[in-house]
Amino acid sequence: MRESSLGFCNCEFGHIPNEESLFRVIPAPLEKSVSYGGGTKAGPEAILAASEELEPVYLGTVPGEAGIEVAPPVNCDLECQSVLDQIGLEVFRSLDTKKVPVVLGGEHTVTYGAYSGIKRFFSNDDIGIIQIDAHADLRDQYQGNPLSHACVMRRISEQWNPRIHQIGVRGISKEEFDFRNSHPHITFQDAPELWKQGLSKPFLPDDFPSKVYLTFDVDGLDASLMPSTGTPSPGGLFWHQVETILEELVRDRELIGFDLVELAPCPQFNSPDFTAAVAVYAGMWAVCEGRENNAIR
Ligand SMILES: [Mn+2]
Repeated sequence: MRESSLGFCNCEFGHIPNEESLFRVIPAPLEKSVSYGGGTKAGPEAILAASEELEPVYLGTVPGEAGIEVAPPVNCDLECQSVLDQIGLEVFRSLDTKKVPVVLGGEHTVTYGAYSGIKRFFSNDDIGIIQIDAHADLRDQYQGNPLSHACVMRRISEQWNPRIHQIGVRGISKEEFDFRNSHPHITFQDAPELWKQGLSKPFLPDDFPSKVYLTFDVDGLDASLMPSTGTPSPGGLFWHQVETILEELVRDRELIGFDLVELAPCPQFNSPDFTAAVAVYAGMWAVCEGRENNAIR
């Protein structure tokens, strides 16, 4: 695999030494279980390329001033579980060196690896998961594969039983619908309710953990905003809804890491790649804001 030499918004923040950087971006170009449109293995590189067009100020602050290191891409040519183990190790190492991991997929399966690294580091803490997604990803198997992107939250749920809050779901199987309804640790605000009622206030249950990991499947966005993904779906989130979710999230909770997955770039069509880069930068804003609001070092 070719090693990416790209940074994240390098033209603005490339002068900050890696050892001083708060963020560690981990490219994870995994593409093994794609069921419809392919191309997500090109996602991380497209996001890094698009990041060079970002403006540094976001909501009145400059999150990139905290420093953004980009790790070499995870070797995704190995067997799937080995790739997930590598991602978990990279996430653990990031946290262990006081950095905030930012995983770029690749298919949604990468979140299983990423969360394993989160739980290895925060072994005594409850870490809630916010999942922005068009799909619940709670299938036991999909096309015979338990490590399919469509099963990732089921695997995480079975292994660690964390609190999960899903936002923007609008494609769900009967199996997933029943599973979700019989597992009260999984809460949700699906896309139709989000559209009709606006974001719930408060948007998370009161007893949701104070430390949160975000997994952002770009197909949670409306297909008009995000056509460059395996399963673009109508009726999804628009940008300022995402921004509001992040603002509400860090008002009294801390974002300890996040991933952004399932971008499948279309050649000659830059806007979704740039949207994904903005989403990553917005996530970094949320990390900084959460640390400040909650005075966590
Ligand atoms: Mn997903």
